Order: sequence, then structure tokens, then C-alpha cells
Amino acid sequence: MLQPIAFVRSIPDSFAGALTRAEPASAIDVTAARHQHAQYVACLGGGGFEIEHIETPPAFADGPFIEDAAVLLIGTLLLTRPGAPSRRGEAAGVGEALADRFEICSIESPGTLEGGDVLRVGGRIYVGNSSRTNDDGIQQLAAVAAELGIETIQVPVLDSLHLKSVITALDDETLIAAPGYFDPGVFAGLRVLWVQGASEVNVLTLPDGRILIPASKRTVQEVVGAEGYEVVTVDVSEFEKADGGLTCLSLRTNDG
Ligand code: CIR
Repeated sequence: MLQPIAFVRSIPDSFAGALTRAEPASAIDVTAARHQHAQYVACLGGGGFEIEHIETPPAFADGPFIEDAAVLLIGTLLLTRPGAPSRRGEAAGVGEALADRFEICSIESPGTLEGGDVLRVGGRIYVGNSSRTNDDGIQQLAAVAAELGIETIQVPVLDSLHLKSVITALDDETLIAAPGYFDPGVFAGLRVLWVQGASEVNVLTLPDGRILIPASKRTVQEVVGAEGYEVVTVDVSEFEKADGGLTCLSLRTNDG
């Protein structure tokens, strides 16, 4: 089997001004963010990903959250049109860097879509209808997916940045989620582990089967560990200040 690739983006000095839903208790420390990012990348590499780096132009403070800029669907790279206007230019650099490897297509206006709303599990795509991803963007994604034989299911999301801020996959049959942000009936047929009281549940399954979880999310670690999965942790506190989790910091070929 081909080794999966994780594409990651560099942390520009402008990351200090990344979008935040609420003012963080302390300012983003870009040097610390770069150190944490290196640890994150080491975890991905240690878990079986080949790593490829893509430069972030200084104009894009949120560029390191590369997952939002593009969606990989088998051999197709769908460049998104983020709901956040300041993020609209991010996808171009990702497309340029990967144009020789994937067929490129794009979400067009008035559609908006961010990759943080796109959850691949069990051969389907669940796509969050959030403040960043609208109906038109979802329809455009669904049309591209349908051509590839992939079914898309829409999930209205309440009070959360993205769908994957509150639900992610542990494996092809199992999800882990925070209750109260979407209708659980949408995921009927899949096993959902609920983390009571959580406001964010974003974990990343490594190719070797271990589950990468933010160091700050102790309850999530306990729930995942109690189910028999091997847990790995990484401190991403500087990215959490900007509402980022783990999946948003890479674009992975085994997701598509
Ligand atoms: C934003 O607000 O767009 C960024 N500060 C955080 C994006 C996090 N992305 C993700 O969870 N997929």
C-alpha cells in the first residue's frame, strides 16, 4: 500500500493575528506555535505519514490550518472557498503546489466551504452546514463527490466553528463526538462515542492505528483509551487559541 502523505504549511509571523472566535487568555506566541507544529509533524511522521511542506505566504495568518483550504477526494483536489473572507486566497498556493499530482477543481461563488466541515467516514462524506460552509458550497462538493461515486450527507451544525470541531472518526465504523451540536440521527449505523460536557472533539487517526489527541483534552483521551485504542498526545495550545485542533493542521491523502 502507498504510504499516505500529510501536507502541512509553515507558520508565518502573521499567525499572531489568526482569527479567533473569542479573545484568548494570552496572545498567540508564534515561536511556541512553530515548536508545537514541529512536534505535531513529528507525531504524524512517527505514525506513518510521509510529510510534505507547503510554504504559507505572509498574507495568510490562518494558512497553517491547511485542511480548510482544500478537500482531497481520491485523485481530485477540490480547492475551497472559505466562509471567512480573509482566508479566501489560501487555496491558490495549495493548488499550485499540488497541481502536478491531483486533478484540481474549485468551489465557486456564491458557494462557501471549509475543509473542517468535511468528514470522510465509512465511504461517505458528512459535510457540516456551519457558519463557514453554506448550502451552495455543499451542493458543489456533492456534485464533485457524486462523479467519483461518493455519497454526501449534509449535517446542520449549531454553535461550533466546523463539523469536525465536534465530531471526528477513530476508524471506519467509529466516531467520537461532543453532544448537542448536531442531530445524532444523521450518523445512524455508525458507532458514536460521546464525550459528555465536551465543546470540542477533534482527534486524528494515524496510519498505524494510534489516535493523536491534543494534550489539553484529558476527557477525550480517557474515553478513547477506555475503548482500547492507543493514544498519543501533542500540545497544540497555541493553535487552540485560534480555534484550531489537530486535523486542521494537515491535509492527508488517506482522508480522500
Ligand atoms: C479560523 O477561524 O478559520 C481559524 N482560526 C481556525 C481554523 C480551524 N480549522 C479547523 O478546525 N478545520
